[in-house]
Amino acid sequence: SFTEQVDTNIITLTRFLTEEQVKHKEATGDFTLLCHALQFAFKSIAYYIRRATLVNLTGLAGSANTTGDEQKKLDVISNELFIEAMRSSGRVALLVSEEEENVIFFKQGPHARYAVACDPIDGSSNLDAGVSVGTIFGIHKLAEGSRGVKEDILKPGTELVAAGFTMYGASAQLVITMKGGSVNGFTLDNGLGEFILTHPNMRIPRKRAIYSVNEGNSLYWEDHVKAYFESLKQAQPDNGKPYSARYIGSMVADAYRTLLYGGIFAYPADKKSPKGKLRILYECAPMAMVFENAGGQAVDSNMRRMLEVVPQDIHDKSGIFLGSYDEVEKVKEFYKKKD
Ligand code: AHM
Ligand code: MG
Repeated sequence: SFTEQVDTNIITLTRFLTEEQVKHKEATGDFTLLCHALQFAFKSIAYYIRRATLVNLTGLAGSANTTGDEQKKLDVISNELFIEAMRSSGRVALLVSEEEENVIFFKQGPHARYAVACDPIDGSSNLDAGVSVGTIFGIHKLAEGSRGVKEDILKPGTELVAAGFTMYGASAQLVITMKGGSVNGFTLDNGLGEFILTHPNMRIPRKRAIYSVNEGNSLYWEDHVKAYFESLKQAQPDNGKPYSARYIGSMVADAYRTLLYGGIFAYPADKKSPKGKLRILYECAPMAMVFENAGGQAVDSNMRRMLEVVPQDIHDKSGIFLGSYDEVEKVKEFYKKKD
């Protein structure tokens, strides 16, 4: 019958957050409200990305359309949507965005106990071609007694209370994890306008012969980095086959695939970018938290645990290797050989 075909016991993100809040007796509901604001930002960004070509949102900001109106590029709109969502939640004291040079401090309310870091649209070079992009976020709690200062966000990933990302692909996929918790994946149902729990307790496969790196940078790589990736292209001892290469050029999309299928994603530091390309606060640390909580690993170019790296500045960069547990172990082996 019809009622048998329809799943009526759906776990929406809203329900999930409410149930999480009940589990934590000390919870005030502030974090839950912050997550509701986050989810609204993701839905809005997903909506504008879907409509981008139709409403002239592709291309550069600052260009004028035929009527002379200023057009806003998607990453400008997404940044503004994100900032407004965080501000209006009343739960956020300060925000770091890839698109903003300085920390944004919001007018203080008594419930603003969180500091948020975000990359509103990561992988924006892919936007106009309709390739997947994403939003990455990390949430810190203000230090006891703090009214919200820069130091509340210049913290290592080990102190994140929650982190995750939303990928805007064929559908919008939200992946979120909380301190010491599991990783859960939600799919935006456009009809319902709700994120539905479709990937509970995500675990990354222990190993997988897929590597994801911008190989065009190999000219600048250190010898041990070259040697490592070269080794993946050789016949492997277990099956005589080389690894497959997959590189989208959107960290969120490359990381999401790696999370689901296993493998390794890397953006190593190199001679051209000695500090790497990806940013610690809103790219490397949140992803590292997701991967560790899913059973994988994430390290920087010195093989330090990514989550323990402390940024000196809000836009600091780092080299990164993240993925399946065994694949990251393999990288570490190559670095040992280097000395
Ligand atoms: P962005 O924040 O300016 O979009 O840059 C970050 C992106 C990542 O999504 C992606 O992993 C990387 O840059 C790709 O860089 P490259 O084009 O050098 O391979
Ligand atoms: Mg980015």
